[in-house]
Amino acid sequence: MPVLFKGKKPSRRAFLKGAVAGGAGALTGGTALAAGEKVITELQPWMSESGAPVDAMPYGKPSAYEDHVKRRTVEWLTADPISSINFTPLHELDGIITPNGLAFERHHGGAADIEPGKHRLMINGLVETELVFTMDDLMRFPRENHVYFLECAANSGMEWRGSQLNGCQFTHGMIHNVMYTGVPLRLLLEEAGVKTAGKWLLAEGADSAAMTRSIPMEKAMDDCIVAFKMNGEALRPEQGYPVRLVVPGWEGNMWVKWLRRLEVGDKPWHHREETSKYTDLLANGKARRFTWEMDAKSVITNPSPQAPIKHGKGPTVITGVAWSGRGTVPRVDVTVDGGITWHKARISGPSLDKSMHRFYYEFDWDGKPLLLQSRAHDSTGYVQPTKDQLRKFRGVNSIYHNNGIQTWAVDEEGIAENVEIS
Ligand SMILES: Nc1nc2c(c(=O)[nH]1)N[C@H]1C(S)=C(S)[C@@H](COP(=O)(O)O)O[C@H]1N2
Ligand SMILES: [Mo]
Repeated sequence: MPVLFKGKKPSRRAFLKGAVAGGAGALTGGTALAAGEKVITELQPWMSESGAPVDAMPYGKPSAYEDHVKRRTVEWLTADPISSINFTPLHELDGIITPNGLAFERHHGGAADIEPGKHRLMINGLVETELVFTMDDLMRFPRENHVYFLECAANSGMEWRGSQLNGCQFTHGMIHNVMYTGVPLRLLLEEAGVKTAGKWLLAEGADSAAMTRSIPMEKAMDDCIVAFKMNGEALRPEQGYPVRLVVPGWEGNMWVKWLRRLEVGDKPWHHREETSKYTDLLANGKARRFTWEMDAKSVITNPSPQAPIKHGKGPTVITGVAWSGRGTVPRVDVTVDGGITWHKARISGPSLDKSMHRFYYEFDWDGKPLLLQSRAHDSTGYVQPTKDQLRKFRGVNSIYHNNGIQTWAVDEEGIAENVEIS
C-alpha cells in the first residue's frame, strides 16, 4: 500500500491552497480527501501486478482509453471515400503539434502506396539541366526543419451560408500543424538552373489523381520545402510518403503529395484545381482565382459541441487555436457574451511563422448560457472578420476561404452548439 501522508497530515487549508492558485477558497478540480475519493485509497489492479514488458509494442500507440481520439468523416459530404476528406479531432488536442496519426487526410484518388526505391522526382521544362532525383539524392542536400500549418481551402466551407456541423472537428478540422524536415525547393531549382523565362512551377503528384497546381516562382524560391519527414519520422502514406511539397501559409491543395515532377514554365497551366475548383464565385458572376494565402483564423476547441463543460459552474478553461498564412498571431481575443465584451487570451507555446498558435482564457463560469467566440489578429495587423463581413464582400456562393468568426452557444448544462450570431 502506498503511504498516504508521511509525517504530518496537511491541513485542509494547505490542501486547498496547493490545489487552487488564487481561487478564493473554491476547489478548481480537486475533491477534498475528506469527501471520500476512494480510488486513491483503494488498491488498483495496475499497482498489484507488473505491467507490459518493454517492446510489447515496438511501434507505440496511444492508451486504449484514448481510442475515441480519431479522425472522423462526414459521410454525406463526398460521393465516395477515394476522393474524400476526413477531419483532425481538434477538440482532443492541446499545444500546437498535430500527432501524425491524427492529421486530416484529403485525397483526390486515394492514398498512393509508394515504394521509396522506385520513387523519382523530376525537374523539367525551362531549366538549364533537366534532373531526376532518387530519395537518396534528396538526402544529400542541406535540409531544414519548420513547423507549418496546412489548411485545406475548403475548411469551414460547409459553414459559409450558416452554421451546419456540430463540432470543431467538422467545422475546422481540415487543418494540421507538424514539423517538416526537407530540402528547400530553391536548392533543387538552383541545381537544375531556372532559365530567365521560368516564372511558374507546376507540381505534380504520383497518385492516381496526378494532382497538379501552378505555383509562382517567387514563392517556390522563397520558403517552399520538398519534405520527407513530419514530426521527426517519415511522412505517413496519407500525407504523401515518401515526399511532398510544403507551401507555407498557402492553401492545402498546392501542397502536392507523392511529389514526382516539377515543371518550370513561363505562365500558369490553368488546370482543373485552379479553375473549376479552388476558386470563389462572387455575386457578380466573376470568380476570385489564385487565392493562395490562408487568411488569419481561429476557433475555440474547448468547450465545443464535441467537448461540453462537464464540471458545472466555477473555474473554467477555454482554449483554442489560431493561425495565419501571412505570419504569426500575436493576439487572440475571446468573448463569452457573443462579442459584447472581448478579453485578451493568453498565448502559450511557440509563436512561429505560418504555424498554429495555442490560446487559453480562464474564467469563472456563473453557470448561465454563453456565446463563445475567438478572434485572431495576425502580425500584419489583419483582424479575423465576422461571417457577415465576409459575405458582404464575397456573397453566398463561396466554399473556400471561410475564415469567419465561429460561435458556440453553451447552455446551463454545459452543452455547446454551433450557432451564428454575426
Ligand atoms: N498528389 C496529391 N496531392 C494533394 C492532394 C491529392 O489528392 N493528391 N490533395 C490536396 C489537398 S486538396 C489538400 S487539402 C492537401 C491535404 O493534405 P493532407 O492529406 O496531408 O491533409 O493535400 C493536397 N495535395
Ligand atoms: Mo484541399
